[in-house]
Amino acid sequence: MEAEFQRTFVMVKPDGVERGVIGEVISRLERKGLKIVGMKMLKIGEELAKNHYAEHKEKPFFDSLVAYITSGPVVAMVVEGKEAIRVVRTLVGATNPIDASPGTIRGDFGMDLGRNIIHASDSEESAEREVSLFFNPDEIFTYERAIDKWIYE
Ligand code: D4T
Repeated sequence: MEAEFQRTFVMVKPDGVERGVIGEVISRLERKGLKIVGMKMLKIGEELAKNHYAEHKEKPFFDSLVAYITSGPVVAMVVEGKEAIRVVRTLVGATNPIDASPGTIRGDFGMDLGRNIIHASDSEESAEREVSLFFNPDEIFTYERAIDKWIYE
């Protein structure tokens, strides 16, 4: 199957913002060749948090997850590229930073499952759902970069 261009949702979580790694995360995405097509800082409210993490609502860690994600501002992004969902998950690393490989964002910056720095969509369905939860269509931009001809054949 021909590799497809995708949009994925990426978020620097409150611990990533507090730790001062917003720029580091953005640099890694840009350095790889991904294109940022939407970006904003916001403080997530309880309702949005519960909606975003709806798949975990029966889990024992749900309340602490909601408390963590609403504890301070986050930086939300829409990121575009060929196979962007898989590419970004690879850059992010394993959910538990203890298991995440060196060179990945969680592997390089995290120590605890409950402080794992970053979120990235794990499927086309979740990407679509999360992008529309956090962004209006007019907050997502289509633009050409001259450098793209050196990133994609
Ligand atoms: P997120 O969604 O935060 O990017 O993480 P992942 O996509 O990598 O992992 P996930 O959905 O399985 O978990 C969501 C979030 O819950 C926290 N968590 C997870 C936790 O506190 N305790 C747990 O046992 C698990 C499995 C960490 C990430």
